[in-house]
Amino acid sequence: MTNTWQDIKNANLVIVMGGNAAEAHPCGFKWVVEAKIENGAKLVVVDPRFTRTASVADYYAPIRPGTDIAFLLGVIRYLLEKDKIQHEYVRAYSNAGLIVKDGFGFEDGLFSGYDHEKGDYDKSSWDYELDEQGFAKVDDTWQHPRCVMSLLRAHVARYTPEMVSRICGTPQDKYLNICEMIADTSAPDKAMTSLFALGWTQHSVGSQNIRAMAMVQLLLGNIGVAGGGMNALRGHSNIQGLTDVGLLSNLMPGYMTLPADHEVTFDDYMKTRQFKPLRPGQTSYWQNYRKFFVSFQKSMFGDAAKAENNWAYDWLPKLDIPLYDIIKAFEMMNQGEMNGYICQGFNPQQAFPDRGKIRRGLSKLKFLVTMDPLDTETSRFWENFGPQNPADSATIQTEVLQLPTTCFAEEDGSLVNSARWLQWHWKAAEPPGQAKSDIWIMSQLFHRIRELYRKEGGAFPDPILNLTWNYTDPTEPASAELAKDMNGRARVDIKDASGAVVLKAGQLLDTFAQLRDDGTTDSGCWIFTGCYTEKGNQMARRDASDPREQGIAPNWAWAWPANRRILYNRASADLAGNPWNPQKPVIQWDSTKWVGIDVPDYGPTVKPSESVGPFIMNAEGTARLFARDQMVEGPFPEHYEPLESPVSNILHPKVSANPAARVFADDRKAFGSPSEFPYVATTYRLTEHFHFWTKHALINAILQPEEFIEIGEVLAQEKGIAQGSWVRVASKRGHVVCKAYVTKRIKPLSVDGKSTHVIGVPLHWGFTGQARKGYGANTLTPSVGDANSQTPEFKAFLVNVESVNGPEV
Ligand SMILES: Nc1nc2c(c(=O)[nH]1)N[C@H]1C(S)=C(S)[C@@H](COP(=O)(O)OP(=O)(O)OC[C@H]3O[C@@H](n4cnc5c(=O)[nH]c(N)nc54)[C@H](O)[C@@H]3O)O[C@H]1N2
Ligand SMILES: Nc1nc2c(c(=O)[nH]1)N[C@H]1C(S)=C(S)[C@@H](COP(=O)(O)OP(=O)(O)OC[C@H]3O[C@@H](n4cnc5c(=O)[nH]c(N)nc54)[C@H](O)[C@@H]3O)O[C@H]1N2
Ligand SMILES: [Mo]
Repeated sequence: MTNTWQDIKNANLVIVMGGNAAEAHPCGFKWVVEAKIENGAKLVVVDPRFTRTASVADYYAPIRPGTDIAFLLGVIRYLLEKDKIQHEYVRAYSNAGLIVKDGFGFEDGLFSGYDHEKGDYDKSSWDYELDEQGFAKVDDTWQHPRCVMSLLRAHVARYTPEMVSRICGTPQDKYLNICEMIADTSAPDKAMTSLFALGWTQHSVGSQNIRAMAMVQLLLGNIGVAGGGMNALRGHSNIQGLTDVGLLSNLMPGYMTLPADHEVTFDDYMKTRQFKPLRPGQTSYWQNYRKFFVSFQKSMFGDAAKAENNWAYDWLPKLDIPLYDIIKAFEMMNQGEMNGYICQGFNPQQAFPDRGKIRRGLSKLKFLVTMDPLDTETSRFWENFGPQNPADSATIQTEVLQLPTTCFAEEDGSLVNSARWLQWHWKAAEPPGQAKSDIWIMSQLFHRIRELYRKEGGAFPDPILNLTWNYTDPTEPASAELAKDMNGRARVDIKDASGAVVLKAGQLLDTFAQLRDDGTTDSGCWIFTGCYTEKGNQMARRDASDPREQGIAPNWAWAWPANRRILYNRASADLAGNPWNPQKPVIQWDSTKWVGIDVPDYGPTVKPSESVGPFIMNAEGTARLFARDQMVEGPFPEHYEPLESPVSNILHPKVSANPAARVFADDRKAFGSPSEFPYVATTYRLTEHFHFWTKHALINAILQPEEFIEIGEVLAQEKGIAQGSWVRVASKRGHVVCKAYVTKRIKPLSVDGKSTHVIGVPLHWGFTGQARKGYGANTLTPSVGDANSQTPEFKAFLVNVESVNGPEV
């Protein structure tokens, strides 16, 4: 989230598109209700299904799964055509006026630089034209044919209301009504908030779905303000923390990136990371990368990381491909290239696409370790359950080691919520049986592996032998000790220019601004610096007082970065520092300093006239309507059909799907055609279950006892499917047999003149736990990844459905 849960109440318009907050985030959804009641806000929902969120909306429109970009680029076209943008904001805080290089282009579904053989782009033309000093050239009148605003206008011109409706199946009048409601929030004192989750991310164009809405919000002046923003409602309680501390295979803590194979030396690595400002006077805060990086290496390796060995740069793994995501890992297992797998708090057998492929992969392993409080389908993958598992268990040689762990309630620690708040929690119960904490298990692994290296040597012992491990109980470091490591300390007495000691050796740091690149500070995750200081554990703070009652509560827990609650809050005020909306100011300039209820984006005394932009991480200082080389498939979003789609792309049939999507050759063979699989399927969760987890609890199993699909009345009638009867739903990859729930909440859509049916597949079933056994939604889904994040395309694929007499097993 750029903003916070509480801040949703400040919105004038709430749009839930690409998610179902009332059912998947029922607790946070109260702030939407608050916005409606206290602020007179309207709620708009765009979803293929009429969800419980839709049931309390002021306006609902259906959409075909996988077509949101067409809808949103249509909204942009509408805003530009009707001149419903916040001009002064867009001019100051976006890159609308920056001039793009000659040579950049877009034709027949492809941006300039596409290499058909590699299936990849050379992105060198996706950049600005620079002047002699290396700054981007600007035309703030937006007249230049190659300024971002001109290019954007040309790009979205094709998305007429008629075209949007043909692609999305959304009736034109409903679409236009929503455009109008959105456009009203271009007024400087009006804000719309965008709440989204997996309805957007789980597509081959997932990241561009989100970009498209971010562009809408930017044009409306809705970023940085109270009640605005791009608000990703995240999933597991600590999934925000997972990305923050760099647990994706290409990341390091604090959104630093792992070196690539070709970045042989530390200098190679730094060359592409400390971006110089692209406009005069901008912060381009990644210029401090070296400080964050060196402090991280010091936190990992202590005295062994020194200037002479380039801060132990060589001890970091180097990536030979962009990402080792989960789709890639299972592809490698299937190809026999990965022999062992440690699965910690993860149940891929049910959670990842193409269940048959997952099982075939696990069957080829030498060993599988699961760390989980529960008996999961993954740890029992060898059981002969369901039609996708024809292999005889006896032929599977994988050794499975189950390590029972504790659960969050059985330990102290912090969870990062969607609003970037680090909130401390306290142990509430003793773990049952032989369960051990994840920290204990990982510590054991570390000590035993290090012992082996000590005794036997090995190919590359340095990172293991030199890892810092200074904990009171080395067999199980305390959560508070680990939190202090994340925060960081001064390693020696640090003096200012006059020689006075400003930080004593060992002192916990207050802010990442204190980090240094000379090895005198350490920090395990620079964005967390400030969470655990000499004043104590900031994450444990529980003061709910809220100046101006605007949902900021600065002394409740701690938010990264720097306890800032609304990112880019400098954009809540005009160039002179006066709030766009005087009723709901966030920060403002009081003639000597920035004052207000939140921590400003930059130093409190930086004058507005110095025109430092609010988007301090970007080299431009502005937000980007044109993304340069940041996105894999292009600097502007473009409508591409899902990999499995009922129609080919109306705009450019030759480049129907995302040309840069992650698809392996064998998986492509497992795509079905609309003649065989005529219906669009989408998968989702139910309030009564949490993934594959709560079916182990009897009460949840009683609430939602068995696997079912949702099917509209029209299709059910066509197919002779009665309410509650058995159906067989099949994709090219497998089938499930389950009950049919016939509903009024899914209606056929008219897509390019053809009636198109959507089938809903809730995802929670499996073959362990208390609920009745089921195959699971992922028996059906294709193994396809978003081009940027590799998130699987769980939300749009093809199936067939038929009535059957009874269950199969
Ligand atoms: N009760 C409960 N709550 C949960 C979870 C749970 O398992 N149970 N899981 C948590 C986790 S980990 C996550 S990530 C979040 C997920 O939160 P959500 O993303 O809100 O949850 P989903 O149920 O996957 O719903 C997505 C919605 O998107 C719609 N949709 C599908 N395709 C499209 C499309 O192309 N465009 C649009 N506009 N909409 C589409 C679906 O119809 C569905 O209503 O939920 C969290 N909350
Ligand atoms: N078709 C389809 N598939 C989907 C989705 C979809 O929308 N459609 N959504 C996807 C999404 S967003 C998600 S997040 C995934 C979820 O996929 P998973 O994360 O694999 O599913 P969970 O059931 O939440 O499994 C987490 C496991 O962690 C265990 N656990 C809980 N606490 C602890 C702990 O403290 N330590 C350890 N070691 N283990 C613990 C639980 O017992 C559980 O078995 O599913 C994905 N799969
Ligand atoms: Mo999730």
